[in-house]
Amino acid sequence: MEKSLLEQIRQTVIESEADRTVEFTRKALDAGFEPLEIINKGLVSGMQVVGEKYESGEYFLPHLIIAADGMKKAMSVLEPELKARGQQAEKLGTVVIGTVQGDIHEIGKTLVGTMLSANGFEVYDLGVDVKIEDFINKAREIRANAIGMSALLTTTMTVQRDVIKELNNSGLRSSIKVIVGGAPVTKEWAERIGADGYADDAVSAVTLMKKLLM
Ligand code: B1M
Repeated sequence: MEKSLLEQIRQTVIESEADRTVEFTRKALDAGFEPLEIINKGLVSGMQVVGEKYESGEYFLPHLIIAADGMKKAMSVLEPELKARGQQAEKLGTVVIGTVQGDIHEIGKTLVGTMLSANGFEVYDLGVDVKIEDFINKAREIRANAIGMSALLTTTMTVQRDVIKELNNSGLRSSIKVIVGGAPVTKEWAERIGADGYADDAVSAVTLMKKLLM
């Protein structure tokens, strides 16, 4: 029964039943599942299938929108739980994060931000479609230790490179670590654009940030 709750969450995402995604997420939490397990085995796994169906032409944009809506609402149920589990007094560093200009995919970026703050980092989330200068200005203003950029489109991942170029031009690069992520982003891309690291999910983003800043 308990195992099938995660499968039910996955199915509701695939079938774009946003309200039921939230309902089953609450049930799974009440049944004692860990938030990260619900996210990875239920929500993300379902969203992966939605993406594949969209790519193959079986699904259209409204499916993506409704599935994302369900996932966002379910995430807002899980985020306080994630934060509560990661409570710690020590501040490990200050990080500015956002999804780059031209890109409005927010779920993965927000999850990375939540996991970083749950693990002791102070996070300034600039949202989506973030202009190059906004990353730079915010990082300068709050004396950030790191910038994290998310990009989900092959057409927007180049903006990650542009932000790094601008950090170089502004003289800030040596004092700010940069990590990048998002579905089309790879370790090779991160190296090519001169980022300090790449993470393929929110948990490894935390590990990477700790490695870079501690
Ligand atoms: Co869009 N979309 N979408 N979409 N969408 C993708 C990315 C796509 C792969 C779907 C597909 O064709 N299979 C495809 C991109 C193709 C490409 O460029 N190669 C695509 C497309 C084409 C588009 C549009 C162009 C469609 C259109 O309009 N014709 C359009 C673009 C809009 C824009 O940004 N300008 C678009 C729009 C949308 C919606 C708005 C409808 C919606 C987003 C809603 C929202 O965020 N509020 C949406 C969705 C939901 C998706 C898919 C299905 C799911 C994305 C998601 O939320 N995944 C996606 C398919 C896919 O990725 N499989 C797709 C769940 C999330 C937890 O994972 O974001 O990957 P993810 O984040 C992970 C890791 O990547 C990593 O950790 C996270 C947690 O594990 N990570 C980081 C992410 N950022 C990180 C940063 C880090 C470190 C790790 O450090 C800083």
